Amino acid sequence: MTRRGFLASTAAAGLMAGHNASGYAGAAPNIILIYADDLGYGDVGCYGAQRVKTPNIDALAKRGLRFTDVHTSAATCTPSRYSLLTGEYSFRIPGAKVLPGDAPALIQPGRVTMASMLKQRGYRTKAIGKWHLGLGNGNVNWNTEIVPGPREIGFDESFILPATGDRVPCVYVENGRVRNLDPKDPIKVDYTGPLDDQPTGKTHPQLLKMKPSHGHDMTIVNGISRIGYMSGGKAALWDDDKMADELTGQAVSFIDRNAKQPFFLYFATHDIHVPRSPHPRFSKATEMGRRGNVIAELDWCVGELVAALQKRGLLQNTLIVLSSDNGAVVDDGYQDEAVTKLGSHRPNGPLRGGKYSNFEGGTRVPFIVHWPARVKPGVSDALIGQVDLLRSFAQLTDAKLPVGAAPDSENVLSALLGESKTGRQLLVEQASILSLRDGNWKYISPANGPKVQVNTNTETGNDPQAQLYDLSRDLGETKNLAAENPRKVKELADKLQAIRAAGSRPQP
Ligand code: NG6
Ligand code: CA
Repeated sequence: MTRRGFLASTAAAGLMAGHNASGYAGAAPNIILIYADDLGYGDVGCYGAQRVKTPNIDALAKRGLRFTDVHTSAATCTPSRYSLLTGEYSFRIPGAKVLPGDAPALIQPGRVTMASMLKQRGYRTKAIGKWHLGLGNGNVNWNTEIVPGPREIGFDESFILPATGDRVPCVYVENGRVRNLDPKDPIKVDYTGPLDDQPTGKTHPQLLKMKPSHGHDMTIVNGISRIGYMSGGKAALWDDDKMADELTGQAVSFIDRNAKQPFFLYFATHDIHVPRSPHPRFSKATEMGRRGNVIAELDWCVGELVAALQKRGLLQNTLIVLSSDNGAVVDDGYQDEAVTKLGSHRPNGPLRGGKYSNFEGGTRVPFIVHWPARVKPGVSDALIGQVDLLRSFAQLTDAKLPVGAAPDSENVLSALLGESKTGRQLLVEQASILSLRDGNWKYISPANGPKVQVNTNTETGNDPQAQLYDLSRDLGETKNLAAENPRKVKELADKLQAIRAAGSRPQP
């Protein structure tokens, strides 16, 4: 649909005639969601980083709204992405945990998602980059058409990594087919044991150009051992250090092809996840080694997208949201000097914990809204969950969600646009256990388990006693106030229980 067509149809339906409280009555903005992987609260300049320069991300923050209290739904990838796209808390879905590369599709075809909702409103939709939400129905055959996938839940087009950069299969899947697959060299994937007699990171460490620090010792692709086993598909294997270029090229071409109609681009970067493999031109970008250099590479991607929009006169009326899927981690499984070269850089800024943690570092992430036509520059402390984007975008585009869709998503559009300072009051955060934010109060449920995750050296926030923090005075969660505030603890535990008990409604 053309932009004019979008307006005509919505006007005809009487939906966009004139301003309402927060719906947008101008031309439908394009929406680009730049979803970085493992980018922490302190990893970019506009959130305090100094040892890596992120001029393009900082420019978005300077011209847009920078948020200080936006959260992913969980402290790892799959559950966060599940919530982002469906508007449902991932803790309601037991299967929404870090998935292997051969997992079946987690979001069932026909489900209302951010993509299907925008598609229905006339947007052309595309998913580019990390998927990690499962593909197929189980026993996926990588050598034929792979369905269901992104196209069955609202993306017109897709160009994805099936799972993560560190999980097999290490191939791109474009619109349901492995790109560049030679039928004479079929792909096999197995997460239970080695295939054929192929060397692995465990048996042939001498073949590795980057060694694992924990896990990641299975099939070797491009000198890097991964999680899981695969064979075949030689011609289809991706080039790790050209991945950012490839994904960015795909995004720019999508923008080019859709300059004349509203589009929604879910740009899910591989950066800055492991294996950190920046293009060689970033090899000296920072003094922090690969982990710093992939942040510089991510920033370059952002600059390319902005330049592409600018070139076509689309920057003014494109709503760009930049965020991350969970907090930062330093050693996530490869010996890549991230720990030794970290120096004074604080990946999670002032927050305690990081990826995998119940503390704020697990889910509180950078979040920038850039839309020059509508959003004034500034900083917002509104409490928002990424789970809220679906209902907020529905409000923005005057989409009607069927009853039961996006059950945990709140319309916080006016906060996202900077028209209100208030987001939501209550927000569930998920890591090893559930936590509840009630304004600036943070309640962490009692949890057994290690206090520090040995491999990643992350403070988990596990404690057999309930924890209560007042983030307005103690952002770093250093002083547990539970013992002196038993009534508050009970109040928050009850509220959390009520949210859990509300359960998941049937999903349209
Ligand atoms: C962990 C991996 C880690 C990363 C994570 C998922 C090991 C030892 N660790 O299991 O490297 O892949 O899963 O990250 O295998 S996420 O960002 O996709 O959630
Ligand atoms: Ca992640």
